Amino acid sequence: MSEEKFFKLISGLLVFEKGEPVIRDLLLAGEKIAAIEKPGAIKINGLEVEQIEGTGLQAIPGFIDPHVHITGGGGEGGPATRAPEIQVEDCVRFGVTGVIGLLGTDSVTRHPSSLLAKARALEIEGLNTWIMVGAYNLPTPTFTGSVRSDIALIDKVIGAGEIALSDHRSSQPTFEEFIKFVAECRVGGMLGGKAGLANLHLGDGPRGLDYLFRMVEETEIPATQVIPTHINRNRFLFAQGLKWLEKGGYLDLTAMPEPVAEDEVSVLKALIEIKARGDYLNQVTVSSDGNGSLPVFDQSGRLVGLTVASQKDYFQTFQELVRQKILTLSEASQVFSTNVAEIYKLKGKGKLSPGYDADLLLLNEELQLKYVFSRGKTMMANGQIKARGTFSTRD
Ligand code: FWO
Ligand code: ZN
Repeated sequence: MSEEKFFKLISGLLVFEKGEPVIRDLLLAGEKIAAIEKPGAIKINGLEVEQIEGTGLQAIPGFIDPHVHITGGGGEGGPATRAPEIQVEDCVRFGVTGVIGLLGTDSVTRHPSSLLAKARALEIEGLNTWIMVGAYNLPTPTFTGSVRSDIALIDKVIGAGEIALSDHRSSQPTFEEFIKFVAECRVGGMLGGKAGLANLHLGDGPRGLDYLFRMVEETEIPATQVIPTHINRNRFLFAQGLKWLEKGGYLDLTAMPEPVAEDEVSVLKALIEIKARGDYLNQVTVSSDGNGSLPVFDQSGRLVGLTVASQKDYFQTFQELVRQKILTLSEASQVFSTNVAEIYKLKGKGKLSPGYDADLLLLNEELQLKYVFSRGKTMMANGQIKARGTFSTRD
């Protein structure tokens, strides 16, 4: 790839200021957004600047996908069903400039150390990465032997999970084990200056969110210390999720492949319902479960199907939310980026403002991706992926 210029001037972009669409020129300087000004106002002399024509394109912050099995998850059907690890091109293709990586069911052949190495690899390849230490089971694998120390001491560790609750694959934790784990996350986050969220995988079991409601009833831990995910996997759980929102809690919706199964609630339907309930949009995120497995178990718990989740459904969900006018483009980019940055306290992320990191997507009127920048690096230009993983086989 030709040597990139330190300065990039993108002119004539449609951006959102307080939700209102306006035309602006953007100046990127290295990894940062340096300026956002009225068309023609930015004048650069005596410096090499890459000029990019942004007319007809709209700019939003890069997506931050908060639930990605970056080393590959799966395994519920034996060794041949261990899912493949993600590649940087997979993320760029679908507008993802930031990922929060985690482990799932399999913490026997998957380890926090390989999760951290993969997160650091993706960072070197141009993405922005963080990880959750742990996996489905409690007590959960750690680096230092303590969830609290891992979150407090290891930069990329911003929380812990995904801990399985109300699922036949969970470690069947007691309520006491569960709240001790959340308490470790909370104090570790404080000591490390991080959100320290406990990422909770909710299964299809009838106990649903019971432990979460008990936590806010019986302990001093606030609802905002946890993030329940897959909350739209069935109607019963989603109904509990709406109550959780009213208690000030967060929800993470999984962008599952269409058509969603009978009892599942698509992200589109979920957001229609959430918007109808009131002003809860800043408590909601969407994630892909990318490179995790999407197993299907029958009533007796027998595995009857298994595919691998991809960020394709995640990106298509974004497009449909806006095309079907369920969310405005500004609202959708809040849910797919800004909320994640705020809830997980990701500094300098999730907004197009001077001083913020230059993680941005340029989309055309039809919401097709044309440019992707991550920390100012061109990852996609004119719809062509420029990012390359170390061992990419592409030309
Ligand atoms: C969900 C990740 C599930 C892995 O319930 O939790 O299995 O370890 O790779 N996936 N177990 C998928 C549903 C939300 C559809 C995971 C998977
Ligand atoms: Zn999960």
